[in-house]
Amino acid sequence: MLIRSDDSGFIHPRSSEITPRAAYEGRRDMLKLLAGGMAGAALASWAARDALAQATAPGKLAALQGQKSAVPGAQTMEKLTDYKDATSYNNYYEFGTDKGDPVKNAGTLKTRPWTVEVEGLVKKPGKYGIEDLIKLSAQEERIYRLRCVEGWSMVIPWVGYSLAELIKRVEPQGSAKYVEFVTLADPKTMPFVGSRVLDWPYAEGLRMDEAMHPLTLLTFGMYGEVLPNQNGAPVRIVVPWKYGFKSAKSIVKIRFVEKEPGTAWNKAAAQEYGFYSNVNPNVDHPRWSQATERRIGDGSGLFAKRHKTLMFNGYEPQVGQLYAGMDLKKFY
Ligand SMILES: Nc1nc2c(c(=O)[nH]1)N[C@H]1C(S)=C(S)[C@@H](COP(=O)(O)O)O[C@H]1N2
Ligand SMILES: [Mo]
Repeated sequence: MLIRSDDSGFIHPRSSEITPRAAYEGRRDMLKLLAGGMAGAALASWAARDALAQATAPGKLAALQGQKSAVPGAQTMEKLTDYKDATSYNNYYEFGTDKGDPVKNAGTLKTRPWTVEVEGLVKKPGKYGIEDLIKLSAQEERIYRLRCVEGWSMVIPWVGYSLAELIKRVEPQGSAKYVEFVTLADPKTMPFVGSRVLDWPYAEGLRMDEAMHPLTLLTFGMYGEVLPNQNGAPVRIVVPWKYGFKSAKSIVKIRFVEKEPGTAWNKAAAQEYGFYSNVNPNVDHPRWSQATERRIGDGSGLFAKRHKTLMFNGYEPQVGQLYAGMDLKKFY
């Protein structure tokens, strides 16, 4: 299933296996344009570039500001990743498998109305409209590193509040041991849902104590604005000490369960992606090292400066005790 690799060695699915109808149609349109002559094609690529510049400039979306967070670990002196890079270099497989696909394709995502259903082993299950969910607790700005399993990272000012705020309100039952996040899978607006690259909907999960940890952020915005679609609008999770794929985008269900839930990447390649997926420079991915990372914006290719990857992505003082006594080579 996974055959093509980029500079990190990460293997992507072959596009011919997963090309949806929309992509075929796009290609047909492009052929028509080419037949229309170079002028047409040049105009089209100019228009595409213009649209991209629009989509990746800050100040276009609704403001969503948060107070500076006092949660330990939620601030950093590191240079922020440029908004443009954070919004145009994405993983959001529902909209395509290339880093530039989500910004081009996620315009179709309809983020209003939006409901998040809280269900399973809780005393107060319910449906939350997105506007009510945003107002449930005070918004905070948290500057977190996001470290992708592919070997790159960004530093992003996220806006949201601790997931624990929501969890406390819905009162989990004693039998609830894990929290599962189910994300939107809408074949009408998401061109790659239906492709065989992952088992849709994209789902993720956390152990209850991980979900309750104050650093786990229910996230509605970044850079003082609501989330752009490609970054998981209107609500996602950000778990800063875990590889980026644990931070599920565009969540529609939060489910409290007794048993460890299946997760999208674990189902796709169990020997490569475990349930825990803590950032750990001492546990290599079976096909590449996790010792270092490339900071997006620092340049690319062979000469890009690489940073040492830190245990738990640098959040060890805050989260290390959650895993005391666990063999992290076994629970990877
Ligand atoms: N629904 C959904 N959530 C997802 C993904 C995805 O493909 N679909 N990709 C994950 C991966 S691999 C990463 S690295 C982060 C990227 O988040 P960003 O684009 O905001 O940097 O989103 C995660 N959440
Ligand atoms: Mo990732």
